[in-house]
Amino acid sequence: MPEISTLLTALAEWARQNPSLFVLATCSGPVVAILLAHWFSGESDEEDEPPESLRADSEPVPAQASPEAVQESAQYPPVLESEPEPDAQPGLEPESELKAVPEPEPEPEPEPEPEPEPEPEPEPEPEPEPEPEPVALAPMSSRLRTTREGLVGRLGRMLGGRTLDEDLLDELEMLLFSADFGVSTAESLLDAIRRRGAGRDGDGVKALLREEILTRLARVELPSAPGLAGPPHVILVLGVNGSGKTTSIGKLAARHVGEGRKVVLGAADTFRAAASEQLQVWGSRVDCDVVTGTSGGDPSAVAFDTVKAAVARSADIALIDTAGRLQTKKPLMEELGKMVRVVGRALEGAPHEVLLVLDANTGQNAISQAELFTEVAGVTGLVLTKLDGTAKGGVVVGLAEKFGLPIRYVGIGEAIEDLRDFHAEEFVEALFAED
Ligand SMILES: Nc1nc2c(ncn2[C@@H]2O[C@H](COP(=O)(O)OP(=O)(O)OP(=O)(O)O)[C@@H](O)[C@H]2O)c(=O)[nH]1
Ligand SMILES: [Mg+2]
Repeated sequence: MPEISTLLTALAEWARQNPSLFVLATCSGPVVAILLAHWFSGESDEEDEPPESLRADSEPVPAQASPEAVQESAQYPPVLESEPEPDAQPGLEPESELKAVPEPEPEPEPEPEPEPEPEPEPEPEPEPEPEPEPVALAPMSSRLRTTREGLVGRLGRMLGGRTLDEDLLDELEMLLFSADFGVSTAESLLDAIRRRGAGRDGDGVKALLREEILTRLARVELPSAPGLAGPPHVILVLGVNGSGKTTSIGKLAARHVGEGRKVVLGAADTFRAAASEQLQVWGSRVDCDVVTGTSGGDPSAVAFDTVKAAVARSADIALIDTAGRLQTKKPLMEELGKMVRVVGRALEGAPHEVLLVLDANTGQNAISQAELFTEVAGVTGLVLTKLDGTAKGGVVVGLAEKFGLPIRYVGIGEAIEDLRDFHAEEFVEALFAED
């Protein structure tokens, strides 16, 4: 049982904390009883549940307030622990709260899924390079149209409905002259027609002429392509200015390279700077080496170097270009003789071929060229160029009749494939073709 002093102390303490209740209690009868009840209940509460300050997580404080503290505390009115909360009106959120409650953050737009990188298109398989189509060679007949018109076209109009007589033979003679068969060749052909053609009609005379021309040309056709000497097989190419030497060399090189041979070109035309460049263009076009010298230098020296280079590079073919020269210019012609000898010193047996390039348009002058070039440089074969644009194709027969020099090639156009082996039958066929 607590002592009375203790009770009074507790009462004083209670009165300090609850002054209004104390006033009320003192005015009412059962105040003491209430106080006692309260005291007892407070004591038991304290025993049941320790004050917050005594909880394990709080600062240890004296289990009981010190007298000083009580005293101090008694000086001040009891402090309301907190302002009473205003009655919350149902359904109405306090303004501050309204303010405070942040607007619900808009749901962040979901980041658009990054477009998947388009798969790189697989590189299309490179189309296999088509095999180069073999160049369709233009038919010889189409290229000899001008020559054919100059000879056979006129012949057909002349012979129509006639039989062979002296008048016709005279007219035929004129025709052969104008087509540049040359005097002696024209005479020999007329003799043959007079002998064999008595009583023949126009078509018969025409067939006879065809036969006689073929006989003469067949003599200058090589029975088969000659084998290659060397290696290297050395070919020296000569001719007057502009006859088609460099172009024919380029075309010939292209043929050999196309057949798998290694070719070296020699620019022994040191007379014109452009000549060397022209050959170099051909060299890169047909993919072969070109040996050049200095402009104005010794052409024989370039020819020598070309052969040596061809030997060193194990080339199959060496093609040597020379400056164009008039067959009547003696010193220039003699230079060719020297060149042939120098080439022979570079490689025994070389040059294996000396080709004279003749422009078919030069007509009978080609006979003189063949004669003089052969004299100085021992021409072994002819290249007849520009047969595609001349009415003077008869010179082919004249050359064959006079010199018997093999016709190695005919040039029938400016394209790379327009240098053909000469075949008498094919040539005559083209010459006499019906349009
Ligand atoms: N239509 C035609 N033109 C040709 C033929 N051959 C060569 N030519 C042309 O003739 C011209 C002269 O040819 P080039 O090869 O330069 O003659 P070149 O004999 O080397 O001339 P130079 O070196 O000056 O003596 C060029 O325009 C050639 O394209 C052919 O067969 N037919
Ligand atoms: Mg040239």
